[in-house]
Amino acid sequence: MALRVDVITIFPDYLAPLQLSLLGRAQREGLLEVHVHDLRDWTHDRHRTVDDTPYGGGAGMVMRPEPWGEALDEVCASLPGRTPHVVVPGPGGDVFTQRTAGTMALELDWVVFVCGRYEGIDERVYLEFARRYPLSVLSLGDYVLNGGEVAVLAMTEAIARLLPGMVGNEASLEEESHTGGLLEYPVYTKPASWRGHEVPPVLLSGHHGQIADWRHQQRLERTAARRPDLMQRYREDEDHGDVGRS
Ligand code: 6GU
Repeated sequence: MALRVDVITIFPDYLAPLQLSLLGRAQREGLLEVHVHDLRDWTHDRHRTVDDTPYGGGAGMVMRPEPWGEALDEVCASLPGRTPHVVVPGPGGDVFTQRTAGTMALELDWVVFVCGRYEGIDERVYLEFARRYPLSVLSLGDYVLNGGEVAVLAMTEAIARLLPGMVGNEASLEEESHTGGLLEYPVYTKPASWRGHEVPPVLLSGHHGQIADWRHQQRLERTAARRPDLMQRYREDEDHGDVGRS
């Protein structure tokens, strides 16, 4: 069954890149089905209002609960017999990692993304829909975006490329960054010498065992230098699903 993704947003055009490249191909091949909805379609006033001032005062505007309630009622009931996982992207959520992407690709068949803007969505929307559906708040990392749309692009791409039947290159998925808990080794192609920079000779040697060892060493050095947090976890995990070595 194709992964179904619904996105509810006040900026449907922001999600146009979901039709491009790998994600576009996944949809044409029937592995992925994306439906983008304009939240304002569930407003009833002339100005299609989705926000209002916060109770208790303070800066900015808050998204009103009624349009979200009606939108989620309708979208989440649109596939009879199926239950969506509701995902609200936000900087206050659990961090979305490669593991999250893999679990979602493997276990979910329907994700409804809720894109907040302004200072956020009225808290009662979370309470109402967490009572009715599995619901996660997920963050890309420790920085603030203006809304959930860019996060939906990132998460959907990360999930979709892990769908069974995707990419067409299982080996490159296996070996890449954040599999096995280490960063990628550096890669080179022709020419062997470029502007005085040489390709490491071992890669030209034809010794596959030495090449694998060199690449593994590069991964260890890079991870230690750039991501001590990953390195520590790698060292603690004795059963690191170590790739790049036989
Ligand atoms: Cl998921 N949303 C927003 N608005 N900001 C973020 C984020 C998500 N992840 C990091 N910053």
